[in-house]
Amino acid sequence: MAVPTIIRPPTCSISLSCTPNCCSVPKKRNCLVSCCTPSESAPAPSEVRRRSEVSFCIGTHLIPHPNKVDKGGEDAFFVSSYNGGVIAVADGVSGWAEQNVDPSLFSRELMAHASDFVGDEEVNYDPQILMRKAHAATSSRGSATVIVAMLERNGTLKIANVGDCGLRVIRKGQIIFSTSAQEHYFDCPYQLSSEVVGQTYLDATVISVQLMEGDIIVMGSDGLFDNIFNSEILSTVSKYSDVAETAKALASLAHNHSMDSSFDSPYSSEARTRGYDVPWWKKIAGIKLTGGKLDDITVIVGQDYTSKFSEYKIAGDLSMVLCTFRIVGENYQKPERL
Ligand SMILES: [Mn+2]
Repeated sequence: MAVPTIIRPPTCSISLSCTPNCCSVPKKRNCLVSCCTPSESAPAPSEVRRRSEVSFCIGTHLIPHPNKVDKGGEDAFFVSSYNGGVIAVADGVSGWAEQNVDPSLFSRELMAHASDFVGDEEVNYDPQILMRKAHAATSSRGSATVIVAMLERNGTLKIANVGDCGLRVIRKGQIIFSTSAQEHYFDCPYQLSSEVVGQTYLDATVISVQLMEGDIIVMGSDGLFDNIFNSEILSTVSKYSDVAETAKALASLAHNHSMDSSFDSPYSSEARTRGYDVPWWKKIAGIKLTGGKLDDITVIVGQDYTSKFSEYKIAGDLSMVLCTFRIVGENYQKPERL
Protein backbone atom coordinates (compact mmCIF):
# COMPACT_ATOMS: atom_id res chain seq x y z
CA MET A 1 0.00 0.00 0.00
CA ALA A 2 1.20 3.51 -0.53
CA VAL A 3 -1.10 6.09 0.93
CA PRO A 4 -1.48 7.07 4.58
CA THR A 5 -4.76 8.77 5.34
CA ILE A 6 -2.85 11.67 6.83
CA ILE A 7 -1.53 12.92 3.52
CA ARG A 8 -4.59 12.34 1.41
CA PRO A 9 -8.05 12.62 2.90
CA PRO A 10 -7.57 10.60 4.36
CA THR A 11 1.43 -28.14 22.43
CA CYS A 12 -1.16 -27.71 24.90
CA SER A 13 -0.80 -28.13 28.62
CA ILE A 14 -3.90 -30.20 29.36
CA SER A 15 -4.47 -33.79 28.37
CA LEU A 16 -8.12 -34.60 28.11
CA SER A 17 -8.97 -38.14 29.13
CA CYS A 18 -11.59 -38.73 26.51
CA THR A 19 -12.10 -39.36 22.90
CA PRO A 20 -14.39 -37.09 20.94
CA ASN A 21 -16.99 -39.83 20.55
CA CYS A 22 -17.62 -40.27 24.24
CA CYS A 23 -18.53 -36.61 24.52
CA SER A 24 -20.61 -36.21 21.44
CA VAL A 25 -23.74 -35.24 23.39
CA PRO A 26 -24.16 -32.76 24.87
CA LYS A 27 -21.61 -30.42 23.37
CA LYS A 28 -20.54 -28.57 26.41
CA ARG A 29 -17.00 -27.93 27.37
CA ASN A 30 -17.32 -29.12 30.96
CA CYS A 31 -18.64 -32.39 29.62
CA LEU A 32 -15.15 -33.12 28.48
CA VAL A 33 -14.07 -33.72 32.04
CA SER A 34 -17.26 -34.80 33.72
CA CYS A 35 -18.38 -37.50 31.35
CA CYS A 36 -15.01 -38.80 30.44
CA THR A 37 -13.31 -39.83 33.62
CA PRO A 38 -10.63 -42.41 33.02
CA SER A 39 -11.94 -45.97 32.94
CA GLU A 40 -10.61 -49.39 32.12
CA SER A 41 -11.79 -48.93 28.59
CA ALA A 42 -10.06 -45.57 28.24
CA PRO A 43 -7.13 -45.53 25.85
CA ALA A 44 -3.56 -45.47 27.12
CA PRO A 45 -2.20 -41.98 27.93
CA SER A 46 -0.11 -41.75 24.79
CA GLU A 47 -3.13 -42.53 22.66
CA VAL A 48 -5.25 -40.10 24.61
CA ARG A 49 -2.92 -37.23 24.00
CA ARG A 50 -2.79 -37.94 20.33
CA ARG A 51 -6.52 -38.22 20.00
CA SER A 52 -7.70 -35.29 22.06
CA GLU A 53 -5.36 -32.51 21.06
CA VAL A 54 -5.07 -30.66 17.82
CA SER A 55 -2.02 -28.53 17.21
CA PHE A 56 -1.96 -26.06 14.39
CA CYS A 57 1.74 -25.77 13.69
CA ILE A 58 2.71 -22.22 12.77
CA GLY A 59 5.41 -21.32 10.25
CA THR A 60 6.36 -17.81 9.17
CA HIS A 61 8.29 -16.09 6.43
CA LEU A 62 8.97 -12.45 5.60
CA ILE A 63 10.59 -11.09 2.45
CA PRO A 64 11.10 -7.32 2.50
CA HIS A 65 10.56 -4.98 -0.43
CA PRO A 66 13.75 -5.10 -2.55
CA ASN A 67 14.50 -1.46 -1.75
CA LYS A 68 13.95 -1.93 1.99
CA VAL A 69 16.02 -5.04 2.64
CA ASP A 70 18.63 -3.23 4.75
CA LYS A 71 16.12 -2.18 7.36
CA GLY A 72 14.05 -5.34 7.08
CA GLY A 73 10.99 -3.83 5.45
CA GLU A 74 8.00 -2.19 7.08
CA ASP A 75 5.83 -5.22 7.88
CA ALA A 76 5.87 -6.61 11.40
CA PHE A 77 4.33 -9.71 12.91
CA PHE A 78 4.20 -11.81 16.03
CA VAL A 79 3.19 -15.31 16.95
CA SER A 80 2.32 -16.33 20.51
CA SER A 81 1.43 -19.64 22.09
CA TYR A 82 -0.61 -17.93 24.81
CA ASN A 83 -3.85 -19.81 25.46
CA GLY A 84 -4.73 -21.44 22.13
CA GLY A 85 -2.31 -19.11 20.34
CA VAL A 86 -2.20 -15.74 18.61
CA ILE A 87 -0.95 -14.68 15.18
CA ALA A 88 -0.82 -11.07 13.98
CA VAL A 89 0.54 -9.00 11.10
CA ALA A 90 0.91 -5.22 10.79
CA ASP A 91 1.93 -3.44 7.59
CA GLY A 92 3.43 0.03 8.01
CA VAL A 93 1.96 2.49 5.52
CA SER A 94 4.81 3.41 3.19
CA GLY A 95 3.58 6.91 2.30
CA TRP A 96 4.90 8.17 5.63
CA ALA A 97 8.40 8.10 4.19
CA GLU A 98 7.42 11.20 2.19
CA GLN A 99 7.16 13.00 5.51
CA ASN A 100 10.51 11.70 6.71
CA VAL A 101 8.82 9.20 9.01
CA ASP A 102 10.15 5.64 9.00
CA PRO A 103 7.00 3.58 8.26
CA SER A 104 8.42 0.52 10.04
CA LEU A 105 8.44 2.17 13.47
CA PHE A 106 4.67 2.27 13.92
CA SER A 107 4.01 -1.29 12.73
CA ARG A 108 6.80 -2.75 14.85
CA GLU A 109 5.82 -0.87 17.98
CA LEU A 110 2.19 -1.84 17.45
CA MET A 111 3.10 -5.52 17.22
CA ALA A 112 5.46 -5.30 20.20
CA HIS A 113 2.68 -3.87 22.35
CA ALA A 114 0.18 -6.39 21.04
CA SER A 115 2.57 -9.17 21.98
CA ASP A 116 2.96 -7.71 25.47
CA PHE A 117 -0.80 -7.37 26.01
CA VAL A 118 -1.79 -10.86 24.85
CA GLY A 119 -2.27 -12.15 28.39
CA ASP A 120 -3.73 -8.92 29.76
CA GLU A 121 -6.85 -9.40 31.86
CA GLU A 122 -8.64 -6.52 30.17
CA VAL A 123 -7.96 -8.00 26.74
CA ASN A 124 -9.72 -11.16 27.87
CA TYR A 125 -8.63 -12.96 24.74
CA ASP A 126 -10.51 -10.61 22.43
CA PRO A 127 -8.53 -9.61 19.31
CA GLN A 128 -10.36 -6.30 18.97
CA ILE A 129 -9.50 -5.26 22.54
CA LEU A 130 -5.93 -6.35 21.98
CA MET A 131 -5.90 -4.07 18.96
CA ARG A 132 -7.30 -1.19 21.02
CA LYS A 133 -4.73 -1.52 23.78
CA ALA A 134 -1.78 -1.96 21.43
CA HIS A 135 -2.86 1.05 19.38
CA ALA A 136 -3.31 3.21 22.48
CA ALA A 137 0.16 2.26 23.71
CA THR A 138 1.91 3.00 20.41
CA SER A 139 3.64 6.38 20.44
CA SER A 140 5.50 6.26 17.11
CA ARG A 141 4.26 8.46 14.31
CA GLY A 142 2.83 6.56 11.38
CA SER A 143 0.06 4.13 10.58
CA ALA A 144 -0.44 0.49 9.74
CA THR A 145 -2.97 -2.01 8.56
CA VAL A 146 -3.31 -4.84 11.06
CA ILE A 147 -4.86 -8.27 11.44
CA VAL A 148 -5.01 -10.31 14.66
CA ALA A 149 -6.28 -13.90 14.96
CA MET A 150 -6.67 -15.71 18.27
CA LEU A 151 -7.32 -19.44 18.55
CA GLU A 152 -9.54 -20.52 21.40
CA ARG A 153 -8.94 -23.96 22.77
CA ASN A 154 -12.29 -25.11 21.43
CA GLY A 155 -11.12 -24.48 17.85
CA THR A 156 -12.75 -21.09 17.32
CA LEU A 157 -10.49 -18.68 15.48
CA LYS A 158 -11.39 -15.09 16.37
CA ILE A 159 -10.21 -12.49 13.87
CA ALA A 160 -10.06 -8.69 13.96
CA ASN A 161 -8.93 -6.94 10.79
CA VAL A 162 -8.32 -3.29 9.89
CA GLY A 163 -7.27 -2.69 6.29
CA ASP A 164 -5.92 -5.04 3.67
CA CYS A 165 -3.88 -7.67 5.45
CA GLY A 166 -5.69 -10.96 5.01
CA LEU A 167 -6.44 -14.47 6.18
CA ARG A 168 -7.67 -17.56 4.37
CA VAL A 169 -8.87 -20.84 5.84
CA ILE A 170 -8.39 -23.84 3.55
CA ARG A 171 -10.42 -27.00 4.06
CA LYS A 172 -10.21 -30.09 1.87
CA GLY A 173 -8.42 -28.17 -0.86
CA GLN A 174 -10.89 -25.28 -0.95
CA ILE A 175 -10.82 -21.80 0.53
CA ILE A 176 -13.79 -21.82 2.88
CA PHE A 177 -13.13 -18.46 4.53
CA SER A 178 -11.51 -15.26 3.35
CA THR A 179 -11.24 -11.83 4.92
CA SER A 180 -12.28 -8.81 2.87
CA ALA A 181 -10.07 -5.75 2.53
CA GLN A 182 -11.30 -2.41 3.89
CA GLU A 183 -10.24 0.69 2.00
CA HIS A 184 -11.02 4.38 1.53
CA TYR A 185 -10.13 4.15 -2.15
CA PHE A 186 -7.78 2.10 -4.31
CA ASP A 187 -4.41 1.67 -2.58
CA CYS A 188 -5.54 3.57 0.52
CA PRO A 189 -6.62 0.98 3.09
CA TYR A 190 -8.16 1.48 6.49
CA GLN A 191 -5.35 1.87 8.97
CA LEU A 192 -4.63 2.38 12.63
CA SER A 193 -2.79 5.68 12.82
CA SER A 194 -1.00 8.06 15.13
CA GLU A 195 -3.29 10.73 13.66
CA VAL A 196 -6.93 11.28 14.51
CA VAL A 197 -7.97 10.83 10.88
CA GLY A 198 -7.08 7.17 11.04
CA GLN A 199 -9.27 4.24 11.99
CA THR A 200 -9.64 2.62 15.39
CA TYR A 201 -10.33 -0.86 16.73
CA LEU A 202 -14.02 0.00 16.33
CA ASP A 203 -13.54 -0.02 12.56
CA ALA A 204 -12.18 -3.56 12.59
CA THR A 205 -14.03 -6.34 10.85
CA VAL A 206 -14.55 -8.92 13.59
CA ILE A 207 -15.42 -12.49 12.71
CA SER A 208 -15.06 -16.00 14.14
CA VAL A 209 -14.38 -19.18 12.20
CA GLN A 210 -14.79 -22.66 13.66
CA LEU A 211 -11.75 -24.62 12.58
CA MET A 212 -11.91 -28.29 11.71
CA GLU A 213 -9.47 -31.12 11.59
CA GLY A 214 -7.07 -30.79 8.69
CA ASP A 215 -7.64 -27.07 8.14
CA ILE A 216 -4.87 -24.80 6.92
CA ILE A 217 -4.63 -21.10 7.79
CA VAL A 218 -2.79 -18.63 5.56
CA MET A 219 -2.38 -15.11 6.94
CA GLY A 220 -0.38 -12.35 5.31
CA SER A 221 0.19 -8.74 4.47
CA ASP A 222 -1.17 -7.32 1.23
CA GLY A 223 2.20 -8.05 -0.36
CA LEU A 224 1.11 -11.69 -0.39
CA PHE A 225 -2.46 -11.32 -1.58
CA ASP A 226 -1.70 -8.61 -4.17
CA ASN A 227 0.80 -10.88 -5.88
CA ILE A 228 -0.63 -14.40 -5.83
CA PHE A 229 -4.09 -15.66 -6.57
CA ASN A 230 -6.10 -17.92 -4.29
CA SER A 231 -5.64 -20.73 -6.80
CA GLU A 232 -1.87 -20.40 -6.41
CA ILE A 233 -2.19 -20.43 -2.63
CA LEU A 234 -4.12 -23.69 -2.88
CA SER A 235 -1.68 -25.33 -5.26
CA THR A 236 1.31 -24.21 -3.19
CA VAL A 237 0.04 -25.43 0.18
CA SER A 238 -0.77 -28.80 -1.38
CA LYS A 239 2.89 -29.31 -2.29
CA TYR A 240 4.40 -28.94 1.19
CA SER A 241 3.88 -30.61 4.54
CA ASP A 242 6.17 -28.43 6.64
CA VAL A 243 4.58 -25.13 7.61
CA ALA A 244 7.82 -23.14 7.50
CA GLU A 245 8.47 -24.47 3.99
CA THR A 246 4.92 -23.63 2.97
CA ALA A 247 5.25 -20.07 4.27
CA LYS A 248 8.56 -19.64 2.48
CA ALA A 249 7.19 -21.06 -0.78
CA LEU A 250 4.17 -18.73 -0.69
CA ALA A 251 6.35 -15.71 0.09
CA SER A 252 8.86 -16.62 -2.62
CA LEU A 253 6.14 -17.08 -5.24
CA ALA A 254 4.60 -13.72 -4.31
CA HIS A 255 8.04 -12.10 -4.37
CA ASN A 256 8.81 -13.49 -7.83
CA HIS A 257 5.48 -12.28 -9.16
CA SER A 258 6.01 -8.87 -7.56
CA MET A 259 9.08 -8.33 -9.71
CA ASP A 260 7.52 -9.64 -12.93
CA SER A 261 6.24 -6.75 -15.00
CA SER A 262 4.40 -9.10 -17.36
CA PHE A 263 2.54 -11.04 -14.65
CA ASP A 264 -1.14 -10.25 -14.55
CA SER A 265 -1.32 -10.08 -10.77
CA PRO A 266 -4.34 -9.65 -8.53
CA TYR A 267 -3.08 -6.12 -7.99
CA SER A 268 -2.87 -5.15 -11.66
CA SER A 269 -6.17 -6.83 -12.37
CA GLU A 270 -7.80 -4.85 -9.57
CA ALA A 271 -6.15 -1.64 -10.80
CA ARG A 272 -7.68 -2.13 -14.27
CA THR A 273 -11.06 -2.76 -12.69
CA ARG A 274 -10.72 0.58 -10.92
CA GLY A 275 -9.93 2.40 -14.13
CA TYR A 276 -6.15 2.44 -14.01
CA ASP A 277 -4.61 1.18 -17.22
CA VAL A 278 -2.09 1.90 -19.96
CA PRO A 279 -2.82 4.85 -22.32
CA TRP A 280 -5.42 4.26 -25.03
CA TRP A 281 -2.91 3.98 -27.85
CA LYS A 282 -1.30 1.04 -26.07
CA LYS A 283 -4.68 -0.53 -25.46
CA ILE A 284 -5.33 -0.44 -29.20
CA ALA A 285 -2.13 -2.42 -29.62
CA GLY A 286 -3.51 -5.02 -27.24
CA ILE A 287 -1.35 -3.95 -24.32
CA LYS A 288 -2.84 -3.85 -20.85
CA LEU A 289 -1.62 -2.87 -17.42
CA THR A 290 0.19 -5.83 -15.89
CA GLY A 291 2.80 -6.52 -13.25
CA GLY A 292 3.09 -7.50 -9.66
CA LYS A 293 3.30 -5.04 -6.81
CA LEU A 294 6.65 -4.56 -5.12
CA ASP A 295 6.03 -4.73 -1.40
CA ASP A 296 7.06 -6.35 1.86
CA ILE A 297 5.64 -9.87 1.94
CA THR A 298 4.73 -11.50 5.26
CA VAL A 299 3.27 -15.00 5.41
CA ILE A 300 2.08 -16.97 8.44
CA VAL A 301 0.86 -20.53 7.82
CA GLY A 302 -0.96 -22.68 10.35
CA GLN A 303 -1.61 -26.32 9.58
CA ASP A 304 -3.25 -29.05 11.62
CA TYR A 305 -0.85 -31.96 11.55
CA THR A 306 -3.00 -34.17 13.74
CA SER A 307 -5.03 -35.56 10.90
CA LYS A 308 -1.94 -36.42 8.91
CA PHE A 309 -0.27 -38.47 11.57
CA SER A 310 -3.06 -39.79 13.74
CA GLU A 311 -4.82 -43.01 12.89
CA TYR A 312 -7.79 -41.79 14.80
CA LYS A 313 -9.96 -39.38 12.90
CA ILE A 314 -11.90 -36.75 14.73
CA ALA A 315 -15.20 -36.37 13.02
CA GLY A 316 -16.54 -32.89 12.42
CA ASP A 317 -15.59 -29.78 14.29
CA LEU A 318 -12.92 -29.40 16.89
CA SER A 319 -15.03 -28.00 19.67
CA MET A 320 -14.61 -31.16 21.70
CA VAL A 321 -10.85 -31.29 21.52
CA LEU A 322 -8.13 -29.02 22.71
CA CYS A 323 -6.79 -26.75 19.97
CA THR A 324 -3.52 -24.87 20.12
CA PHE A 325 -1.00 -23.17 17.89
CA ARG A 326 2.44 -24.72 18.06
CA ILE A 327 5.15 -22.40 16.81
CA VAL A 328 7.72 -24.00 14.59
CA GLY A 329 8.88 -20.89 12.76
CA GLU A 330 10.02 -17.50 13.93
CA ASN A 331 7.82 -15.71 16.41
CA TYR A 332 8.81 -12.25 15.31
CA GLN A 333 9.92 -10.56 12.13
CA LYS A 334 13.25 -11.76 10.93
CA PRO A 335 13.66 -10.59 7.35
CA GLU A 336 15.46 -12.69 4.87
CA ARG A 337 18.29 -10.87 3.15
CA LEU A 338 18.15 -11.49 -0.52
MN1 LIG B 1 2.09 -3.98 2.10
